Amino acid sequence: MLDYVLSGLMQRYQDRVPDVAAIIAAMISENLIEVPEDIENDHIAFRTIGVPELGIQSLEKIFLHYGYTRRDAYHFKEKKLDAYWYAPPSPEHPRIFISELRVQDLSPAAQQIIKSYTNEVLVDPVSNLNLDDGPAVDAFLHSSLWRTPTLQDYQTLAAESEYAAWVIYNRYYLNHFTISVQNLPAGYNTVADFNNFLEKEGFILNNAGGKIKTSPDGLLLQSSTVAKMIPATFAGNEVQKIAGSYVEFAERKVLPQFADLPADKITRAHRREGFEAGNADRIFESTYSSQTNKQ
Ligand code: OOG
Ligand code: NI
Repeated sequence: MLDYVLSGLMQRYQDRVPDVAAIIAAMISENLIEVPEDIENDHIAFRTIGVPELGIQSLEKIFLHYGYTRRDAYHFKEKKLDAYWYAPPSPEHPRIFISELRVQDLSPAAQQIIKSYTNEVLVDPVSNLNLDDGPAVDAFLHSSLWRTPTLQDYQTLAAESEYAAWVIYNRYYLNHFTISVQNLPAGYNTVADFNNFLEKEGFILNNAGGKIKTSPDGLLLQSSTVAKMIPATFAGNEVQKIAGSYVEFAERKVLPQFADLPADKITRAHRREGFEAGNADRIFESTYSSQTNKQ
């Protein structure tokens, strides 16, 4: 069931985000991988709106049902977001990062716009879903939870919270998947080296706070592409390009207590786990106009 749902998410994501197929093709022609399935997916991420019937508490039920465990919480005061990460039931599955907009922290005008959409959801939609029915869960994750937004509402929200605007239009479409670099061939197995490869291939990287986001312990390094602008159809058939999704890259270094293990003995359990608020804070900006304007 989990594999069915994950592959449905990846399929729609790949269809909407041209960088995904382009990066995979570049990795194959550089002989870093033979087939797309060779890519180790460090994590996937979703965005949600924090209102009573939706938000993290609703979406997480799907993945808790499939054996994920909720782990650390993160708070982003300035961006008005909260998040958790979820550990997978087995190491071949990606971690999950789910964030949520703190609607109550927005201006009354923005709250009113958001609630005019989310008030259409009267009961937690996940509580009505048969989570053992893969096609039903796949359809739910890619269906509209509320009416198509107007361009004006989108723009008003974006002026206050680019995250709010993104999620009111894009809903539960995958926000990114994350290519693990530490097990790639030498010369490509650090975020620094992989970034050089990506830039040589013409991909544009998020440079908010620098292209490499590093945790204070120095063991989790991340980078990401800038989301491409994709045409979105708003209410009344108004079409406007907005930020879609992006691709992330992660390098998890071996924990100091395992530094002496031979390379062929090192598994996921020996590497830095979890996420880092300081890194995440700047990765969110991969869909913000300050970054998307660079292309
Ligand atoms: C998520 C940003 C944070 C990470 O790995 O820390 C993140 C988002 O843009 O919704 O992905
Ligand atoms: Ni991420």
